[in-house]
Amino acid sequence: MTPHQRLNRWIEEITSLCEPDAVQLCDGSPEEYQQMMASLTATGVAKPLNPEKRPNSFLVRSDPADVARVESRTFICSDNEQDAGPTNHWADPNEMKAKLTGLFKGCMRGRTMYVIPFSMGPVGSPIAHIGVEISDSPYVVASMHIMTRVGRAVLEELGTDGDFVPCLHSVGQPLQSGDTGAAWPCNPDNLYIAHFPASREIWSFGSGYGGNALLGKKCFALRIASAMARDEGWLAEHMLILKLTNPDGEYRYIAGAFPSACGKTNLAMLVPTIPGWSVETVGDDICWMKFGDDGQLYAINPEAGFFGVAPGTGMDTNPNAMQTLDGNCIFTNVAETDDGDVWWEGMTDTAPAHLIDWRGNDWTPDSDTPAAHPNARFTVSAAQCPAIADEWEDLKGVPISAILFGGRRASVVPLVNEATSWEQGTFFGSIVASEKTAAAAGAIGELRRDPMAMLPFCGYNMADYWQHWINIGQTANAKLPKIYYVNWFRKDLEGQFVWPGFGENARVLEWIFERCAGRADAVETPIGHLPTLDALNFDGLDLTEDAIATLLRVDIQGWLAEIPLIESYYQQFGTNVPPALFDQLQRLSERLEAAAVNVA
Ligand code: GTP
Ligand code: SPV
Ligand code: MN
Repeated sequence: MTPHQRLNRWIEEITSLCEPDAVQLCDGSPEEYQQMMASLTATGVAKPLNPEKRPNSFLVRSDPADVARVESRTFICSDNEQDAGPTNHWADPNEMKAKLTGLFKGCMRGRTMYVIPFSMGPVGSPIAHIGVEISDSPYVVASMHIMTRVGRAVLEELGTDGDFVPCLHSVGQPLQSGDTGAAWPCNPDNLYIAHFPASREIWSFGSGYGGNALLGKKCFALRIASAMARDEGWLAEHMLILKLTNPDGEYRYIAGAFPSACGKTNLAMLVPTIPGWSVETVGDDICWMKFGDDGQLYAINPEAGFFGVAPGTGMDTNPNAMQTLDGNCIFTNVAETDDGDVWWEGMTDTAPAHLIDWRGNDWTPDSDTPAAHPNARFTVSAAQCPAIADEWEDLKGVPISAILFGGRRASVVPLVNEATSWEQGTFFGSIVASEKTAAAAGAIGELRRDPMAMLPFCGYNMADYWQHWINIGQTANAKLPKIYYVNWFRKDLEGQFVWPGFGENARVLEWIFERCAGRADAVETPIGHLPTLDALNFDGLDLTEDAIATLLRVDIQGWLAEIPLIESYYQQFGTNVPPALFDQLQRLSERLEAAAVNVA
């Protein structure tokens, strides 16, 4: 079937396990994409949009029980439970394989089994890696076409014995003969997203949505890749990558980790409000970084498309995303307009008078429920983005000058804070906390620690991952990026965001750029380096002095209250926590105590 013996054996093994009616080796061609969309349209799950409004684009409605990543059914199957750590669900690899083998037995009856060879990263890049997804979902095939590089070039790169990560996926709903099945097949009662970091395999059963099913994304590019990166001395991160150019034409690359639905896509495509500055996009969700010979960390975006949050995306917040969505898109769980286009909350200020909502029901502005699901998503090729950087597919990657960490914090955490060292930056990353969003199933708004925005995505013990970060910082001759802790989501007493965010975030990027160039001022505070009032450009912003003070306040009491919380958070990881982080915590606590005494 292919020139690759191990791949052929795996395909044969899975064919006899899953018993599909047919097997199709995917070539990534436009014809194949149209074949998938035609089949999804025929079964009623996809609907072509009005070609005059949105050419070659489709609306897909998923099953209401299958709308987001399901962290409670995501497993790290390492030999030892300790290696999964307290923040992951662990399962014994042999028991999980046995259970899943039972579920996968005959699960593709009546369906076609698609074999999807894909590259994470530009084919041939030394930072890229290859996977092969086997799936019974045409929606997955079409989405993988957009989100990854699929097809012959990948098989050629793989040759006869190249390495690949086997990614097995089924929606878990075999068909009886003559039955056409559910429009959006899934099996939420038997959901498993299982990772085997030692053998670098993924088995996913029962969901057809997003990160549960497009296995190149979170499963491979983060959970499996983080374990590969630990073993091989590189970093696999939940980060956007942007190129920032100043009015003199100097440019720098910045990566940023924010939890799901906390602003990565928006920052990556930002349109600066400050004159002369520009931002171009390299990636919006995942970043793989390896050291170059010059000691710098070089980053690639392993993805080829955006699987972005639709609600909140509009011409006023993210015009680049809106223009990216002009055509050739898949929209999942958004609302449908009467003229055959799409709509979601935040696309326009006023909602259309009538819509069909994401569940297929009539909707008017008086309805009690949102028209689009809060985790409705667009799938679109990155190449279509008007702000895409020319070098986004450079095989060698782009050198990273600064790394941002952030989350949704209504209080305590200031707008921006520069770490004084890599170790302090790692400490900041480890204590990031954020209010939960709709990107994952479960309660929204609750504050939880989400270290480096990797809580749901780290393929091994989180504390060992922190140690890996510390180790990276000790690499000989490394020219390390500076690290920043940012927070766009500070709220005032009325519960309103204090910082306007979006394009105005360029002001913070400007300060970071100038710090990297050794030109901007900062004040040393107990929590790190904050911009002086003069160093941060507030020109033309409608912010009161009070608001600015809130954004840049070093909240000594607030931080002191965090110390015991961080301590008990660390304690659940036991002796795996790097001593360097306890040391950072201790020193932070001492500096805060001293400051509290001075203030008193
Ligand atoms: P994932 O794709 O789930 O990883 O999300 P993401 O991190 O890419 O988040 P995205 O950029 O899609 O933003 C998610 C939500 O946050 C959207 O509703 C945005 O409108 C909102 N948002 C993004 N940036 C800002 C900001 O600077 N300020 C405020 N207040 N909201 C923002
Ligand atoms: C996220 O949740 O961080 C996403 C969406 O980017 S998903 O691909 O479903 O993981
Ligand atoms: Mn994401």
